Amino acid sequence: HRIGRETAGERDLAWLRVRRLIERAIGDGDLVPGSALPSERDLATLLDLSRVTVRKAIAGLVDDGVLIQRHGAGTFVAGRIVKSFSRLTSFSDDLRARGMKPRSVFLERSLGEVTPDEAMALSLSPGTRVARIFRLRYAGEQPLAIERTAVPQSFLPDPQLVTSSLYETLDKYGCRPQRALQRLRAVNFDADQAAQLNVPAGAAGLLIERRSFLDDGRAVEFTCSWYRGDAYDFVAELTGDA
Ligand code: 16G
Repeated sequence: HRIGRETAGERDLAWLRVRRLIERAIGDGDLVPGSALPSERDLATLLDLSRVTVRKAIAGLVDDGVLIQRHGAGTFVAGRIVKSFSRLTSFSDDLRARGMKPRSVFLERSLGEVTPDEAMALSLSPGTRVARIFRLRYAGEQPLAIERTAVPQSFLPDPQLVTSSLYETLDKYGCRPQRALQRLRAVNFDADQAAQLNVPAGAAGLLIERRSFLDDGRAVEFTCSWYRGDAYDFVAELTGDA
């Protein structure tokens, strides 16, 4: 696939073409998950492009989680995201650990009285006020999950305070979750969810309900997360204790 050395004006398009080329190679199975990408220099020589252009294409794919960069080892085709089912990490933590760029698109941030479901999940009395956040979670440009969260207003005075990571915001207010209970269930995405996640309607998903608590036992978060089934593996360590 010879692209030809670009002029400065063509560079904008050239990186996009390199990106498409790599995506196609992955889609066609020429580059399988886990395999190493040729070095930046080799790719630039191979495609007769500048290294700046190749680097830009690769950086975008790394942000989106399509490629993974390991220091000293090179760039690899990403597989599914392996997420611990027993560690209290956040979406942002999980992505950053893989060198991916977490991003949220907020569909709703509001304050209101608890619904019966939220009251039960958070052990709150009727009438208590909660901050609600409804958002799409992305790795770069790639949607990975839908999340609906309720936090008692006593911990989060205003949902607008959450601009990227919920856990980082809670941390700032001294109420980052310390313990959690989770329930995992298989789902099929309905048409709206599928469109938001860029998957076919009916595609498989994982619904995780997380109730998290402070050390003193007060519930701080009730979140329903719909993770893409084609993107995530959940793992946990089991012990033989009865
Ligand atoms: C994870 C949590 C979710 C939490 C969110 C915070 C699972 C299954 N769910 O998605 O309960 O609200 O992280 O992420 O892990 P943030 O700090 O990046 O906003």
